[in-house]
Order: sequence, then structure tokens, then C-alpha cells
Amino acid sequence: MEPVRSGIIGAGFMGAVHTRAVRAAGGEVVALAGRSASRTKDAATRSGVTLVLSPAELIAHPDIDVIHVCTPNASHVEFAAAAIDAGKHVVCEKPLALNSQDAISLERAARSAGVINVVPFVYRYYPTVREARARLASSGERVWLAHGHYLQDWLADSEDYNWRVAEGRSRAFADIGVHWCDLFEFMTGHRITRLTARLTRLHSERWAPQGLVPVDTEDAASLLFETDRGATGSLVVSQASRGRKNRLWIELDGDRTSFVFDQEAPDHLGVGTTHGMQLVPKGVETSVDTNAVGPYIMVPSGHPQGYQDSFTLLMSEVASAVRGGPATGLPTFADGVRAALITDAVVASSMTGEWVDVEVSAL
Ligand code: 4PW
Repeated sequence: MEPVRSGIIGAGFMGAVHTRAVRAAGGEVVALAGRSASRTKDAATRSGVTLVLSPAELIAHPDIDVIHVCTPNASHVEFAAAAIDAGKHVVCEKPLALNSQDAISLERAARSAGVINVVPFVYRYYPTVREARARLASSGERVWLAHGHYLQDWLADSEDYNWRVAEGRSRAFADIGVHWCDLFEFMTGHRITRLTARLTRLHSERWAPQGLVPVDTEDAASLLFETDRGATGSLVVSQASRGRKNRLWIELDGDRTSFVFDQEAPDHLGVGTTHGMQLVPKGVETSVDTNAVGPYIMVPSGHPQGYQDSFTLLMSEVASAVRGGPATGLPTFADGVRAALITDAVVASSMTGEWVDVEVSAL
């Protein structure tokens, strides 16, 4: 079988993650592009990509099937729209767009062009997430309460700076909070319909390369929410919680069982009953249809499986979808729209302090 051929736009951290994942999934990275020629050349040398192009040349290249948009947020719409116009499949990093109107337009364009469209909500690709999802679907368990957090500390000090700090109407929530909400909706099938949110800033000024600058994006978000199936929940998101690196924790309380997924210890699913919390190892005690979980187990139990592996699994499903094959739970631009609509509600609620409805059927 011919490898699926990818072109990556973005010479930073995410571009490198996508490059490794495409290759591990059996694909070929044909070319790399970025805004800065020297940075892109350096990144290409590091990752062994031989062809360096401008973004426009890469999108037009006849030997590329899938365009990966891994650039700062403000350019996602421009590059994704150009790729769709060129008839290419697109994997676009989140947030799909800086506002929900643009995200909706992109989703419609991708759907009418008939191209595969993906937003990498990669935490869906942990086997323990699939296990909890399959157990919930097959048991008819009623999730009535959901709680958790997504905590990091890479922006804990005012000297910590990154383009994300200055981009968009929300930062901590739009960057990582949306992962938690996607995971919650993916695992349970619920939709968040109403929420109230508070956005908090630890630093109102940060040291950017040009000096001390005012900051208006949040370091943390706190939410209460309700769902279309009668559950309530709470979520705390922060990029300035010291000691927490990528602590995505989600706890789902069903009427008989509770389920816990912790991204920092992802090979065990917490399964709680009144007899205690059992830590079920990935791939050992799968009590559900193995088709729902098996394909997501890359290495045997006891061998850790992590963040980069989840990207590899996602790229395998992208390749399968490009060939017209199965892709179970591939996160699409419609899921990117969902994230944008939830972000709208978070921002709106933080301004008034009120409960705000989340638009459910925008597509
Ligand atoms: O999407 C998130 C990123 O913006 C992530 O999953 C982790 O936090 C890794 O980088 C940032």
C-alpha cells in the first residue's frame, strides 16, 4: 500500500509531534513549511525532512494528500481554508479558529469539499479512555456527576512567555480546557448545554521578548456546567499551577460505578464501586468488546503508552479515513466547532457572571 503523504505547516513543537506521528503511522512527510525560512530549515534538518517550501507552495504541491496546520492560532483559518480550496485533506491544530463563526465556515467548507477534516483532540486515543467509553455505552450506566481539572505550570512565572499568551479571547481554557470538555463529551455522549465560568489571571504583565507587556488572557478558568442528559459538573483549568505538568484528570460518577482517567498515569483506568477504587491496567481486564479498545493498545500492559503514541494512533485513523477505511471516533472540524462554541459561552459568562447556554446545533 502506498503511504499517505503529508505536508506540515509549522516548525515548532506541534509540527515535530505531527511529523513523528505521521511516520510512526506508516505515512510519509513530504515537506515542511513555516513563516520563518531559517527556523523552518533548522526544524527540517532536525526531523530529516528534505523539502522546505513556503506554506502556499506546500498546499499546492501535487504529491501531498494531507495538510497539517500546526502554526500559531491566528493563521489556522487562512491555511486550513487554502488547503480545503486545493482539495486537500486537513489536520488543523486547535483552536480551529479564533471565533465560532470562522470555525463553522471552515467546517462547512470542508464538508462540502468532501475532504477528511480533523482537529487533534488526541486524548481520545488512550486505551483507558476507550475502555471507560465502551463500558459506559454497554452498561447503560447513568453519569450524573462529572468533575476534574487540567493543570499545567509552564506559564507559572511572569518570565514565562509564548505566543499563546497574546493570542485569542481565551488562552488557558481555549488551549487546554477544550481538551477536557471534548474528552467528557466523547466518553459520555453527553453535551454540555449550560455553564457559568470565571477566568482568573495570576500575572497581568509578562516579560515578552520586547519587554514587560500587559496580558489580557487568563491563566485559569473555573466552570460549573450542566448537560443535555441531566448531569452536572465542575472543571478547573490552569497553566500556572506549580508542580502540575499535564495533569488532565477526569472523574465520571455513574449511578453504579465511577471512572477515573489521569493523563499523567494513563495506563490504568480507575473503576470505583463502594468496595473501593480498582486500578484496571490497560489491556488486561478489558470487560467490553475488544474492538472498541483493542486497536488503541499499542504496547502490552506494563509498557507505558503516552502523548506521542496518541498522535500516532490519530494519524493511523487519518490514513485509514483517507483510504476510505474505518476511523472510530476521529475528532473532526465539527468537534472543533463544538470547542469554539463552548469557549464562546465561557468567555460570555466570565464577562457577566451569569449562566450562559452553549449552542448545541450550530452545524
Ligand atoms: O493541546 C495542548 C497544548 O497546547 C496539549 O495537549 C498540551 O499542552 C501539550 O501542549 C499544550
